[in-house]
Amino acid sequence: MTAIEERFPRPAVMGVVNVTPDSFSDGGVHLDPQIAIAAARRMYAEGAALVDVGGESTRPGSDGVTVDEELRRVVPVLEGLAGDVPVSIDTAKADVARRALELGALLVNDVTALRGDPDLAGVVADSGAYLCLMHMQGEPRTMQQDPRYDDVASEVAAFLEERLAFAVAQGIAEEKVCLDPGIGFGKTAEHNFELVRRLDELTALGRPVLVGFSRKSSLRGLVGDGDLLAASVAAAVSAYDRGASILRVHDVRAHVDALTVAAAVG
Ligand code: HH2
Repeated sequence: MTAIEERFPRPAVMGVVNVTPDSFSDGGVHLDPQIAIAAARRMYAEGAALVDVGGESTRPGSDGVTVDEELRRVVPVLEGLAGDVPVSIDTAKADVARRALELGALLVNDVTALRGDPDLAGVVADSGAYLCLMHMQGEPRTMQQDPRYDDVASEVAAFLEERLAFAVAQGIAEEKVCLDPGIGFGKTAEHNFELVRRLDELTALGRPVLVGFSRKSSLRGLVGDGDLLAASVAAAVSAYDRGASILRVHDVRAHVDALTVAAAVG
């Protein structure tokens, strides 16, 4: 069995293709399957280790979509990429994950960390797919209203440790799992920065850590109408320096180049 850290050695870049009308940074851009397929191919050519395809926005305030609608959005894209581009499926739904895995997806990226759909753990276990478990406080519709922690890093670490144990108890191999602090999911800007500052407390759990800071509003809050790409790259390099393995990003080339230099220095 190939562990996730062997299949996606650090630093690995995960490109983002949201096949949604309402995602916070690229909503609507990739709704046409042919455009989404072309974007994913370009990201792979630019050095992404894999491309994360999602059909449901999880941006603050968003409502969910039905299984049928999510399948309608992602299946044509997965069909168009099958065999050519390594893909992860950004979903919390077992039916969507099952179809995506049939179409060749390698990793299930579940922002609910197996709390959303009771059947998802079994689908991942049976397929032997890789899995990302992400921390979220609350749910997308309300999570940014008043996020609170006594100690954000230790609470996120405890949550991820518990979800990892749950996944393993469901028959998912630990070597297949990576963990994600869930930047922007029920967190203030300071919570997000503290999680990156104290990323060693998450890598101490013994699994690769994925960080998705790209284009998020905490960066916008710092740079105003400045350069969100530069801000995103700085956040990714900071996370990588503190031990992150996989960086989830919208702008692949700039991140690949920056991380290549950071890795050479490191
Ligand atoms: N962030 C988003 C979506 N999925 N998955 C993981 N593992 N980590 C993240 O940080 C993460 C994620 C939100 O970003 P985006 O995909 O750009 O927007 P939306 O959820 O609106 O589609």
